[in-house]
Amino acid sequence: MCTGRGAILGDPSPSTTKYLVTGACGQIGAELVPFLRAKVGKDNVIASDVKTSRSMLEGGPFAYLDVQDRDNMARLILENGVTHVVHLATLLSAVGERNPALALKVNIHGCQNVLELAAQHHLSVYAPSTIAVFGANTPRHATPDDTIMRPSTIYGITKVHQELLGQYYADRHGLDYRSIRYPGIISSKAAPGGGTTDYAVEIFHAALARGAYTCFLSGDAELPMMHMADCLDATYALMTAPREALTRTTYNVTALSFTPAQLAEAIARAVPGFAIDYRPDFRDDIARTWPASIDDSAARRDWGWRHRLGLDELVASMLNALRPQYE
Ligand code: AKB
Repeated sequence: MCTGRGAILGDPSPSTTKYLVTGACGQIGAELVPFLRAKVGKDNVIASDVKTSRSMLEGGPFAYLDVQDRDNMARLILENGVTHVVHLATLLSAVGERNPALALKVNIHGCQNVLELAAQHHLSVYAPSTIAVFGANTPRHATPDDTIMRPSTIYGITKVHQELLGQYYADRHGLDYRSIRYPGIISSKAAPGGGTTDYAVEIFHAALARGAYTCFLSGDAELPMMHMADCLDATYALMTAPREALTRTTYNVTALSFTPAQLAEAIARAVPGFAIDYRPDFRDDIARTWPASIDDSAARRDWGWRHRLGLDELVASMLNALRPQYE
């Protein structure tokens, strides 16, 4: 691993660290921003997006930022003394297939702008990747970190580009670039933003609202998943890991794998009478090209990644958090 000249992700001392979070109002940002603010102080985390929410505006500094606009991003970085960019702005798999031209613009230009400005101004970058970087000819079970990556979605293609470019800037410019390949993330607070794994959140709302759910994946579409609490822990652990402990820029991370049928069974144990049926659409074709399970042993070894929530804990946590909305 190369040594960087920039701010050190592994040493986020509140007095010197200032984060700019792009895409802050998406599923991950809506929870990562308050989580980071609790760790490093609210004024040290500037949330940015092309939309906002009352809680985002009330929680600390917020700026309008379209990641395609490099000048505005540069201005925000320089005027605020930003040291770390957390680049979350992205179009996910399903929404990317519906609008590939926009996905290319936002995902490719956004990532190029972040990396180029980070190299120029000696910033550190955390930018998540995804299991969507894998494709139909990738080994499907215990998929390793380094393997065949020939994704069939525009989202997956843009994330392979991001992974390779992040590595290039790390090698070429000494950039401290870190990334986790997120599996499906399950959370009760913010809605997911148009992905193939969104069913695993929708199902909880439907179970509580109607006692029934029509799933857009087939019953046996097994995918790697993780509760948001584990996602936040993993993200912060990688962001703050000592740089010398890291043996790569991008890590597989997972907690568990399940199929829609297995998730429905677990929900039915807590919501008696809950019923699921299946109407697979194009997202089922996407899921078929993704791993059923991934090997995250490098993350566990290098920076001590451990997940906390298995299937039953995840189901209990989601139902407990959402129940008041439906009573
Ligand atoms: C999606 O389904 O597109 C995302 C992802 C796995 O990156 N949740």
